[in-house]
Amino acid sequence: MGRKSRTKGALPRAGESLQNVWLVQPPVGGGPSDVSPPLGLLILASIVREAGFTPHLVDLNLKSKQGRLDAKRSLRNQFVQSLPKRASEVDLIAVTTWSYNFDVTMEFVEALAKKHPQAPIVLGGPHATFVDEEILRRFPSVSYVIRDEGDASFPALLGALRAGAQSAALAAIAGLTWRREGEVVRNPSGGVVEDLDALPYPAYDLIDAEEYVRQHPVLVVEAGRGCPYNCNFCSTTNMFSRKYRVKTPARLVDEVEWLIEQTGSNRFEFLHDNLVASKKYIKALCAEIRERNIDVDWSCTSRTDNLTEELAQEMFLAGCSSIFFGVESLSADRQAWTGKKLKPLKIHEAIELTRRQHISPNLGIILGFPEESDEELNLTISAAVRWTTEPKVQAEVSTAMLRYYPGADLFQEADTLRFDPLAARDASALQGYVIREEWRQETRLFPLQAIHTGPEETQRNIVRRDLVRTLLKLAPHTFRACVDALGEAPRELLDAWSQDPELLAALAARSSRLRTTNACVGALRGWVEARDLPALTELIHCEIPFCGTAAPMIDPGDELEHVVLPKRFVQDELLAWARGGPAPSELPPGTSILAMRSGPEAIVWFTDKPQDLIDVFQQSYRDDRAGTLNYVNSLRRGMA
Ligand code: B12
Ligand code: SF4
Repeated sequence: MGRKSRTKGALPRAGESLQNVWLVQPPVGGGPSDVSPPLGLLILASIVREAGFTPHLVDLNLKSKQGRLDAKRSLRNQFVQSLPKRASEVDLIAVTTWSYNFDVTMEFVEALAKKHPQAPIVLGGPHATFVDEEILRRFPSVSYVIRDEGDASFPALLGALRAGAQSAALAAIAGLTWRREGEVVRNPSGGVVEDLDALPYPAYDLIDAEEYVRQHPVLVVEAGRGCPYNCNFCSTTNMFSRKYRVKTPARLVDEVEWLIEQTGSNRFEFLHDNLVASKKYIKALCAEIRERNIDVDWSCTSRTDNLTEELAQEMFLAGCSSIFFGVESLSADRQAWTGKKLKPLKIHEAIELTRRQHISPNLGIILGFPEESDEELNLTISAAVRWTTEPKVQAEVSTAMLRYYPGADLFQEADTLRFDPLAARDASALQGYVIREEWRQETRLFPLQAIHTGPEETQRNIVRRDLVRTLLKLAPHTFRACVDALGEAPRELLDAWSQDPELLAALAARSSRLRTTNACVGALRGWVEARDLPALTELIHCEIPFCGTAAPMIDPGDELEHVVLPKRFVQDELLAWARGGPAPSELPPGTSILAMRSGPEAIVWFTDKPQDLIDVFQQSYRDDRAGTLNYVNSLRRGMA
């Protein structure tokens, strides 16, 4: 087929030569570790290979996390160069879509549609599934949308295209949205994959697993799909249905063993939005892992009201090292509003029992609920600060803003979304990328570049989110001292820190994550210095050794550094004070603080022989870099 531009009704048709199928994962934003093998595409790759096609995978997310995608240079060129130049090698382009990055995704699609007009472009995934008709009406560059799970419909589409794209064949494909004589047609949805055991293993041979492990040391394996609950901010139940489906333990563990063999890595996230919803299944899975006696370290997701102590114990014994709980809010009213309906008391219990069973609790909270009162916000933030610092919990807390995703019940209010430059930059999957002018008002298509709150509220929520996210990671004990020892209300603290001019400038520029991080730390430091409290100053220096003397952060990396500072207080007493206990007493002279850093992390000891400790660590670092870094990071959390 010759080169010509796409217009409505003049779509590329691959025909019987259709062979090379390019599966593309666009960048998803977030931090350097927000990357994992794109599992949905790897499963589709295996399926299309079995159907007689040749799959290829392009992971632009990995590329961007490796710093090999730069929004300041021509994105169009970089996207085009990620696929072969020759038309004969590109027969079809299949792109996964998320809402966050749909603007960057469409930049890719528009660039490739121009470069390879002969190749149909197919979109699927959790964004296109719910705005399929809008996409086809707005973008002639997109040929087809496959809604819901693509495991059966995608190979069916490829088969139909190879056979000449007859209307009757296309009309028979469940979940396909397409154009018939220029009109957008939405075929009825098909069912979900009932027997997940029947899915092939993901095509890990198409990726370099080591590169992923280097970037983030945990690989993913799909345990199942579908969640029986239906929270109003989550699209999972509309995408994968409310039917809890899992691979049988034998099939899942076979796949895990196969992956260990293929990749050499034994750290996995068992992907399922709510794996612990079935206790019976978890017990059977743990029994299978223990029976086979395999050395595997895994994590999964649970609701706090699904986990029991007995179950957590079994999970620990079977190698479970961390569980993610979407806690969202500590207010019973917000829980009711979201439809999640977790009971605050149970949340505390589940988190504590998880740690008691030697499993790390990983928690998610949401900021920016409509009509959330100050007390409700204070409850959630105080709890997050305590969970992060309390020795019997030591949780990792991640903080997100409430957003309206297509497919979530909240999206029924999509007409309240308005384009907002700050929200758009906040969602941007590539630093420095700005959504095209002509797409800004298309708020259903680009809902994460818009928002339901007015500009002031949006700015306030973003700054609060940045502060909570950064300070829980870098200075949680200092944060806690402000709340407990000094008795300040979290909301008032956040609002006071939010006034910091450098933080506002960083928000306006949104130039780099590092600058925002530094500005958040700077805002806390300014506040601490104004208090002129020696114990508080000491605490912030324990957590961020360079605070106030040099740029408080270095780029995330793996360098191990040290700094020796004069010290004043006994660490245990200092931390007890942070939690609202009596004021700390001073140490005898001559003792030093030794702070070790690995990337942005820092840990601190009190010692009168700092050089000895430095020597031990330098040696350990030379012998086992990764082990030492892990150890340093775990010690930092265990400062208490
Ligand atoms: C792993 C994961 C991640 C990983 C990265 C994954 C990667 N590819 O590198 C990380 C940790 C980086 C991540 C981050 C985030 N994630 Co996430 N993540 C997931 C998760 C748990 C699993 C994805 C997966 O592999 N699923 C299993 C496979 C089998 O499903 P699938 O990929 O959807 O593919 C199937 C179908 O969608 C379809 N399909 C998919 N693509 C295509 C393409 C074509 C052409 C076709 C035909 C079919 C098709 O067929 C596949 C097989 O059936 C999903 C939840 C989920 N259950 O899917 C959320 C999910 C994708 N994440 C989500 C979100 C919101 C986020 C964050 C924004 C969270 C946050 N608040 O910070 C961040 C984004 C980064 C940032 N901060 O900006 C949302 C996206 C919603 C949306 N509409 O965009 C999801 C759906 C969770 C949810 N229900 O809310 N995430
Ligand atoms: S938030 Fe969790 S529990 Fe609620 S519907 Fe989504 S996956 Fe299920």
